[in-house]
Amino acid sequence: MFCVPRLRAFSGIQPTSNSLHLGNYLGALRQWVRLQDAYDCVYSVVDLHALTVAPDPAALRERVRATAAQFLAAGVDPDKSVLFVQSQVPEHTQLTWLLNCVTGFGEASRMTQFKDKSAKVGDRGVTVGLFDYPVLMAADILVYDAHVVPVGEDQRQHVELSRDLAIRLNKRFGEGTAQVPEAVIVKAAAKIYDLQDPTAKMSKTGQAAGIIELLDDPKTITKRIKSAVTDSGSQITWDPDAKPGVANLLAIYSALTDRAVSQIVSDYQGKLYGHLKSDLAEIVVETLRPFRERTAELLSDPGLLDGILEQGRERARAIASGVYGRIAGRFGLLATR
Ligand code: ATP
Ligand code: LTN
Repeated sequence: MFCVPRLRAFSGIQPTSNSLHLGNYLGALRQWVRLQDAYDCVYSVVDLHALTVAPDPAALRERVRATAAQFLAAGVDPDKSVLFVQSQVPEHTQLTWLLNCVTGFGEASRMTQFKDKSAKVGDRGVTVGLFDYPVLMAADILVYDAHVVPVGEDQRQHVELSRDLAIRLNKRFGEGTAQVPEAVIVKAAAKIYDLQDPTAKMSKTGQAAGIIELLDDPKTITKRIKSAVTDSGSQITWDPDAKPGVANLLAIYSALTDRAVSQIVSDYQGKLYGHLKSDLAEIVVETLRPFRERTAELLSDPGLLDGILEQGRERARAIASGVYGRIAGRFGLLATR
């Protein structure tokens, strides 16, 4: 009997806050869970990326565990997928150096997230780490020979850079040096917007009132949705340009109920924004209730979580050391073993 090897998926989320938000969940995490049955999945808490915002060490330590617990609570299954912490697999940083040496300075300077983030911190706060962030991300992906990378829309350019680097390695050192990855971006939930500023993406660094954190209590969630900015007029229609606030609420509603936006719009004919908001608040609260409970359970059993991360580290390392050895060899580096 033939056994066709499964394609591999890789993705990561930074441990930059105590709780992930609805954008992380709908844009990324939910896709991760869905891919588990069809792909060999490798998912990581990318703590090295989080160092670019100079976190407090004690807070970082907590957040690494809290982020891993949330992956599990969302449905990442450690029996199916590899779940590990990026810094525990040294091949990520080793491959980063090799990729640094084939990445153009101008190419890295064109990354829009780097430009946005460096504009926010100002010249004096910009580190080499922030500049190199997309190259580390490319190493994350290439060191697992990943075929697909489930992410939100904001990461498209970074995955594109990983593709370009893989193609470049194959040209320079021969086909088979690197697997060329592809982004998997689910259009409907690719970009969830801030509830207070529906032209900006919902982000961990945004104002609290514009974000729904996955671990928020029901009262906070309800308050945030009820005070979401809506647009002038009162008709519930799908018009992302003229009514971005309402469109964002409809997109969240549709993603959480798996119902088409057109169906939701027709159900709300003749109803007011307030109706939509209170129904959506209930949907979000009920979706997140079991998630919050499961996360708390996992965090109360450190032994279980540590065991899962240790097993993940070993499995990740087994893949990454082989791939790194192959690529390093093509560069002409001597084998380490
Ligand atoms: P920040 O909020 O500081 O920009 P982030 O939340 O974008 O950080 P990560 O935590 O590393 O950064 O993002 C994890 C995943 O969540 C990525 O795949 C990203 O594309 C996705 N994501 C983040 N925000 C959104 C959003 N508003 N809508 C859809 N997907 C999102
Ligand atoms: N830069 C990503 C997080 C990230 C990632 C990765 C995503 C780091 N390494 C590899 C996919 C694959 C972000 O969302 N901010």
